[in-house]
Amino acid sequence: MHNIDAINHVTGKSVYVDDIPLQEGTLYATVFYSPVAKGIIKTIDYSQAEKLNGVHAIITAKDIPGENQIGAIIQDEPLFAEKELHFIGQPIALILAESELIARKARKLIKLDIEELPPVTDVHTAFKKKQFIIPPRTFKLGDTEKAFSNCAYVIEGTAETGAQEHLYIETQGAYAVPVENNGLKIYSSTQGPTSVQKTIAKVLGLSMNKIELDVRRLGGAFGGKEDQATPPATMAALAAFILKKPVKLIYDRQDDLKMTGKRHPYSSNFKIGLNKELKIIAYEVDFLQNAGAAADLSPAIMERTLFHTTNAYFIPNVRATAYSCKTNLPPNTAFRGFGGPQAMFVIESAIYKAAEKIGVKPEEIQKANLIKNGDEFPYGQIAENVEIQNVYEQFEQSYNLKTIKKQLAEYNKQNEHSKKAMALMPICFGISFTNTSMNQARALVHIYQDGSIGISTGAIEMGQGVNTKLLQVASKIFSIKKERIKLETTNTTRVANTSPTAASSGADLNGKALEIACNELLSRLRKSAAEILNIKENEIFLKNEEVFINEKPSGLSWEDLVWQSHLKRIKLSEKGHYATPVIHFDKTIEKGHPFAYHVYGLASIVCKLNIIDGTYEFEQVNIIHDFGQSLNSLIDIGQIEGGLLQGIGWMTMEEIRYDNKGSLLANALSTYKVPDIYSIPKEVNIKELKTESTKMAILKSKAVGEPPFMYGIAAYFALQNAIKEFKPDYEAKFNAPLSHEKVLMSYVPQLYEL
Ligand code: LUZ
Ligand code: MOS
Repeated sequence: MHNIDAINHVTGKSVYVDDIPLQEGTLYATVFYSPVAKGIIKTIDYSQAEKLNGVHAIITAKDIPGENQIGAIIQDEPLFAEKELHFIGQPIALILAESELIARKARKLIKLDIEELPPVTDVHTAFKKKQFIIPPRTFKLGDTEKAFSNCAYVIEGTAETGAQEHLYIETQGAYAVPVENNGLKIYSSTQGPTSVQKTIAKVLGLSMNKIELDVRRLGGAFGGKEDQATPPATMAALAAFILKKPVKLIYDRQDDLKMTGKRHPYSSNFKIGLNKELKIIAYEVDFLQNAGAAADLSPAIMERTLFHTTNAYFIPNVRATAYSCKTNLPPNTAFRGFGGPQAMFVIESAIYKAAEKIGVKPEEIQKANLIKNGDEFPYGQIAENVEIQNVYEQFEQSYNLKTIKKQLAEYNKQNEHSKKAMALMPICFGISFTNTSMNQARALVHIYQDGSIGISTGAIEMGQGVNTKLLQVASKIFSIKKERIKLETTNTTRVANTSPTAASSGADLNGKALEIACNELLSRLRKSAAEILNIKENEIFLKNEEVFINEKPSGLSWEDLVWQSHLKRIKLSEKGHYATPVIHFDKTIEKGHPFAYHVYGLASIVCKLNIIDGTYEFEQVNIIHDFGQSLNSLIDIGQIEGGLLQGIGWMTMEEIRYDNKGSLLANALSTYKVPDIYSIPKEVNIKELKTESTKMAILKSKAVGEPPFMYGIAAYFALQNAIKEFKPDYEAKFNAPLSHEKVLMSYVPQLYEL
């Protein structure tokens, strides 16, 4: 089944925030924000801006009726700066005008006098100054100190990964409309309607029931709208509340790039110890996370980094410590993988460096250390239903690595100025919010008198196809045509207290809640059919839009059954509630069972490097991915393709640069390169590993959103291998992204010898 939005998307009929028809009197807003990364506001003069024809108001911190505070995990972020400025792009005021253009013109007329202070933008300086968002945390298993003394090889190093811009096609935005009795209805492009609702209520000094959030769909999010959709929605709501007029605030691309946080850059130090059999005996790592100027989701992201310290490997002695360092950059935030990819890059770097030193292939070390059933993760969870061995087996059967390697060797022998190489990337990603309490969801199902169905859940459709999957769940349970089912907007008055659609768990959590509601309705309808047909309930089944008595059609159609049940005054609406069972985690000892299950997979990436100019392409990607029992292969494969390419982009070409004053240099698509149609690997093979799966996944279809992102890490190591083909004594570096320029510079002296 294709995505239910497909036709509307390609014909331009899908509605986003910016497409909502506006009410009369709507004002347009633009944010006036800090031009410096660190400073103290001395004076602000709004008078010229206020005088501009068409400007209605300029709203600042002192207009806030409630609290000037939007921090979700830690209360450390004002909506509007009052005196201190902490990053370029930090909101100071909101300008309301009759048009966007006027609002932007007015912005230029504001005079700001600032005492500029030297900012800290780099993580090492922040670390040295002990500028931490939260105290460091350490995960431990076994005894690394003792273990290192027994290792045949001990290798140390550093690994760094850069920031990444989400580049959702739809920028951040919201439309806030006043409703009677001082309430507000807000259309927001957010992954987390409840957190937006809660923050608006706090900033306005209202109760949550006065604030209604409504979300049709998002034009992409990737984590960038898990927390950072809140400021624009809150600013729009504040202005609408004060002015009693509808307010529309949509960031333009440059504002969005400047004001919003990215994937966290990390700098890490590692020490890895192996025995003669290439078993990793001990691993120590310090993760330095560049959090930016406020906590945002950094503590949770730092936590997931710790959870993915050992990727798909079992290491008996581990010590991992993570530091969330405060700098004067926009607060960095959730991004597909949520700190996991950063951790996985470090362990892969450690393995690569160890292989280099020992003189073996990295894939030998990878393979020798794969996690098995019964092994303990450093956070105390015991590995169950591990699929990584099956993944490897299936990989060997599907793609002949020996042949590929032979072809590469052949090519390299014949080509002096162009080299090909391959790398492998196994993945193991934990599914569940690491914060146990967030693993809950609700769904509301109405069966209308005519047999059509309306479904509301807490899930946000952001292009990932969650609505299609939810529709499939209901259609399967009732055995009715998909045309009868409609997915409603995500609305806080229909489904309250939602967790953000994040952590790859949107389909699982909301699907399970939906499954519960549908099953309850189904059993009611079977009972009703039994009464109508005068048959025992356990002989009644629904199949192909009809009531069946055991295997025989009864002649009672779905529509008749619904209508007659309604006449019998049977309740045709139901709410389902799901809370993931089993999971728990104790932060005081950093042990528990935080994940419902893990997703496994393996990718190989082949690159071709042009030695003369350092440019490269990816020729072939082979993937075996653990889908469980996929509800929708088309959507799941689409997620893998997207994740893969986004991962390759992060590892190779996407380079976020700030100057030393904290100003974003990569502030447009001319200076920030993302993978485009030409960067797509020439050949991408994705094969499903059908597994027994787990009841914790919706209809045994495993979560698929984030895990494939990490396949992209293979691109980095494939390039390292290609450089080595040209320059055998090249010592690998672990500093992503590995741009074309960086590749070239890594062997320039050698190049002169050609
Ligand atoms: N968001 C969150 C996430 O709040 N908690 C998580 O564990 C998580 N994991 C992945 C992506 N978003
Ligand atoms: Mo996310 S990184 O919002 O799942």
